[in-house]
Amino acid sequence: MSATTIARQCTLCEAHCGILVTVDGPQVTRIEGNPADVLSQGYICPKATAMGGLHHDPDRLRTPVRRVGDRFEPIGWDEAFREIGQRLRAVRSTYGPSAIGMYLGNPAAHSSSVIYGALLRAVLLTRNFFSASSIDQFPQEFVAWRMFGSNVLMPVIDIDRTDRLVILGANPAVSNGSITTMPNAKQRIKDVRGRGGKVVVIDPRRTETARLADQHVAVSPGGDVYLLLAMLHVLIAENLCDDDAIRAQCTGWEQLRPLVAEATPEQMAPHAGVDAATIRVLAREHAAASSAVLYARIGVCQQVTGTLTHWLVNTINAVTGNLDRVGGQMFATPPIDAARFAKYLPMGYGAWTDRSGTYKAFRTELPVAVLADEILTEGAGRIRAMITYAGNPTLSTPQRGRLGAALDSLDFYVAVDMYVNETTRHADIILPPISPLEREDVNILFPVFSVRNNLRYDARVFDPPADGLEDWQILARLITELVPIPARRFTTRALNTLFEQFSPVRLATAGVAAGPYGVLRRGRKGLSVAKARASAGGIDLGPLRPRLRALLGTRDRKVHLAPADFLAAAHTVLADARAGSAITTPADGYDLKLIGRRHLRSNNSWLHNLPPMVKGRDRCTALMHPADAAERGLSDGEPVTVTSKTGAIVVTLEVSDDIRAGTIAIPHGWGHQEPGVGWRVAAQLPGANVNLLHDPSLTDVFSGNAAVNNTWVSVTRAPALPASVGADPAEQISEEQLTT
Ligand SMILES: Nc1nc2c(c(=O)[nH]1)N[C@H]1C(S)=C(S)[C@@H](COP(=O)(O)OP(=O)(O)OC[C@H]3O[C@@H](n4cnc5c(=O)[nH]c(N)nc54)[C@H](O)[C@@H]3O)O[C@H]1N2
Ligand SMILES: Nc1nc2c(c(=O)[nH]1)N[C@H]1C(S)=C(S)[C@@H](COP(=O)(O)OP(=O)(O)OC[C@H]3O[C@@H](n4cnc5c(=O)[nH]c(N)nc54)[C@H](O)[C@@H]3O)O[C@H]1N2
Ligand code: SF4
Ligand SMILES: [Mo]
Repeated sequence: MSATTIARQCTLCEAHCGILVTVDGPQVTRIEGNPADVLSQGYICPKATAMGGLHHDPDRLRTPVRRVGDRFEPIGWDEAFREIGQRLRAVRSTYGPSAIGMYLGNPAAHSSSVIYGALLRAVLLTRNFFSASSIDQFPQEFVAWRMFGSNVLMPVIDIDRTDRLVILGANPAVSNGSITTMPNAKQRIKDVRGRGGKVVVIDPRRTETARLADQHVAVSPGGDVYLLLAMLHVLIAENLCDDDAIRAQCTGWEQLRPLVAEATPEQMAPHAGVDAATIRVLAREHAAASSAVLYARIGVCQQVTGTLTHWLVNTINAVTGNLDRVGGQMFATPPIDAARFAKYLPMGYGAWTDRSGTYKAFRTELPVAVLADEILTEGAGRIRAMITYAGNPTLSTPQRGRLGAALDSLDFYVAVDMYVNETTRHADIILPPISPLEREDVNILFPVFSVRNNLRYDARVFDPPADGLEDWQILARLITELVPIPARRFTTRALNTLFEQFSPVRLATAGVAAGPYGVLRRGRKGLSVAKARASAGGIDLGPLRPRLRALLGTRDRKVHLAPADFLAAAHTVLADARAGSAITTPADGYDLKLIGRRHLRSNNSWLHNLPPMVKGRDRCTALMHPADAAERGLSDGEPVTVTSKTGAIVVTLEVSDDIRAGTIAIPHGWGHQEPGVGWRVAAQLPGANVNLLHDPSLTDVFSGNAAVNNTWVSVTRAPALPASVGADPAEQISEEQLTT
């Protein structure tokens, strides 16, 4: 058979780099960067080859499976849907709609099938909807809603034109950017410096990104809120703000002054862990630069002050005239202009709460921190059945180790996933979609957050198997089973036929045609999915343009700099610090702050089954400063027990002065030793589940986002690593597995 090469994207992370996939018959033989891709221009990271590895992974499910005792056995699609329908409808009619809970995981956002995920969520009419967003970007959405009037209006950084880039709590050199689609972030950062600009990284760890920067500021974990309040103090005290921009764009400016009056750099420095002189320079240089942008991401979302910190980030950008301006924070004009319409969607903040009354629903969703409780706690409104779609919350969310038992206690659990992972292993039925290389797609989400406007098309590399279903087809069939209709037999067929007419690609095609560049508006010269399909690297739609005024969803069409409850919360944070209980003050008798970290060859919990992604040294290690190690008599490479209020895990110690003293960093997404998990490679180098250490009740005050970077721990020598934790996979994985 002769080789062919097909252009599409790698859909593993938000960068969505263009790739060229060469296949010889049924085998992927090569994956390389696509130089013609309008956004990634040939760049790929080492994970791109995982697109082939996943396709060929023998552990990937190819048919639906049903639990029989401790094992899963293949069953047919029709039988699976029939049983799921009966079981879910029974739960709903006995206990009501909220007895069916749903969890939507991160990869769902990487295909347009997610439209059907949203539809299923709507049909369920449940209060118990959860997603990875509440351990990720909830604070950013919350801030966007309160400041700009819509949660979708999370600004993007105009990295390619800025003169000053200040990064807090993000490591784009590894993550390749998030809520800013910027493939090859590393090069873009180097380019800021190359054109004479300056790059600063504010992070407790000297990260891969910090190594590219002019300056690294090793803030205390959780110290950002103090640092930013002090920066705002300097900007105001020294008259460094852009009054014209503020007057034209914003309201609430006058209320900020009294808030930061006493938040001097000297007062804030000990709480931020950054000296006063550095804070002053950060403020002055931000104001002096011809364009400047503060970019913050999950490091600060996953803090109890997640919302406050992101509010201050946007505020400092706005008051220095860097909001909606070239080189600052901007908003894309995507081919389907979701932000234009999202402002009409009600956020429903507090429309309901979890049963304990602690957490308010935000955009129809409860924080994932309460998932296990909502299943396990007895009483009315308890979840009795679950649907999970593309997620692994057992490893990816803090649940005090109780989620497995909670899932086992359900009347019924159905998972839409191509693996038996630590979560789906508890399911009654697992429904696997076809492999990403077997689907065609037009991603409509990431152009909303891209550094250049664009439209790209994902071509199928392989024809799907005759009995294979895409996620959206699976979700549509679940919807059909749950729509309350009489004469189900007949109507089911009719509904399924109807849904088949509305594939996400067809919906996207219509949306693009009707969008701002579309053929319906611009005639024959306009944009269409057909044109994107015909262009192997997609279509570039130009640089970002200022447009916030048209997007603002606030009633007065202004940016709200000082929402009253944000102000009140910030006053409390300052008062607490004055009283000696700053967020950065050790608590609960523990003496080290635990934060997370990501690795270039990992992606949350689910690439550890591919040998090329896990070869080399054990990566699930605790990174500790030499002074902290010496103080505890610990040395590099030895096993340590890390203990928090909620649990203990054993990992290998890695001593390095890359991390700030008083802080340790452990990556999430590990802990694959659970029995019955279908990841044979991952099980051989399981690592440990860091989320056992995080207290689910520690959350961002406003959004309920899990505050996993705010965990106090202690570290002691461990007798030994549990069997096979941290072993070198290359020695254990068979030759045959390594070559697939
Ligand atoms: N402590 C700590 N915890 C964290 C984080 C942290 O920084 N620290 N980060 C958090 C963040 S930002 C995120 S986004 C979450 C991620 O958390 P989750 O979204 O819960 O988990 P993933 O590890 O992404 O699991 C993805 C699952 O989706 C499946 N999958 C992949 N592609 C598809 C597909 O196309 N269709 C279907 N149906 N299934 C698919 C995979 O097989 C895998 O089982 O983790 C969070 N957890
Ligand atoms: N290789 C790889 N890429 C990925 C992923 C992956 O798992 N692996 N996951 C993808 C997903 S789902 C997401 S959401 C994105 C996330 O992308 P990023 O937001 O870039 O996430 P991280 O790399 O975890 O970077 C967070 C940084 O915050 C720092 N930090 C922790 N606490 C604090 C604090 O209190 N203050 C400050 N200033 N910094 C702090 C950490 O040291 C870390 O360097 O990455 C995506 N890309
Ligand atoms: S950065 Fe890597 S994982 Fe992310 S889309 Fe690009 S190639 Fe894929
Ligand atoms: Mo994420």
